[in-house]
Amino acid sequence: MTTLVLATTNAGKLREIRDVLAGLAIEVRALADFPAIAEPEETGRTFEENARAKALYYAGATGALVVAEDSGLEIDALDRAPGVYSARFGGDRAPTYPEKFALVYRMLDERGAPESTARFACALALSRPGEILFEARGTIEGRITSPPRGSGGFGYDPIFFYPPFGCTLAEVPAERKTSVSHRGQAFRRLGEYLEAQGSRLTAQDSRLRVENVRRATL
Ligand code: ITT
Repeated sequence: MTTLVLATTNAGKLREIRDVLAGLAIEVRALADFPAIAEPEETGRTFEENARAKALYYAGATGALVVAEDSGLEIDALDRAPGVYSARFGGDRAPTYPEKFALVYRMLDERGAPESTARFACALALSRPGEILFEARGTIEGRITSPPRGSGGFGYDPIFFYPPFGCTLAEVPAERKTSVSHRGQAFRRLGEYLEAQGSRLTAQDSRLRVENVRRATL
C-alpha cells in the first residue's frame, strides 16, 4: 500500500486533510510519526512556491512520498493581504487569532470597507525526494464579517462569511466546510490522482532503482 506523509505542523489542516483522504487505499502518516524535523522557512511569494518548497523539503528529510500545502486568506480591500503571510499576520503584536481579527477589522475600517470580499486559497504539492509529482489548487469566495462567529474550524474561519451557507465557516460541521473549502477542493483532486496511480506510486523513482541495480552488477 502507498504510504503518504502529510507534511504540516498545523493541527487544523491535518484534521481536515485526513478526513478528505480517509476513503483511499493509502497509509496516511503525519510528521509526528518521524523524528523531529526542523520547520523550513517559507520564503515564497505565492502559495504554489511555498507548497512546492515545503513538499520537497519534507520529502528530502523523510525519504517518503509527501504532500504539503500552503494556504491563506486574501482580503480584496487589503490588496489581497495577508495572503502567504496569513499565519504570521500581525507578527508579535497579534500572536492570537482574536488579535489578528481585531487588526483585520481596524485595517478594513481605515479603508472604509468593513465587509470586504475575500477568499481562502490552497495550493498543494505532492513530492518524492527531488521531484514534484502533482499539484492542485482550490479557492473559496466569501467576505469578512464582524464580530467573529462560531467555534469550529481554525484560523480565520470565524470572520469568513460564506454566502451560500449564510454563516461563517466556523459555524458549520467540519465535513460541511470541507465539502466546499479551498482545501477540500485541492485534496479531492489529489485523491483522484492517487487513485488513478494506484500502487505504482512509491517514494522512489523506479528508473533510479533500475540504474542502481545496473551499477551494482557492473
Ligand atoms: P504548515 O506550513 O506547517 O502547513 P501553517 O499554519 O504555517 O502550517 P501556512 O503557512 O500555509 O501553514 O499558513 C496558513 C494560514 O492561513 C493558517 O495558519 C491560517 O491562518 C490561514 N488559513 C488557511 N486555511 C484556512 C482555513 O481553512 N480556515 C482558516 N484559516 C485558514
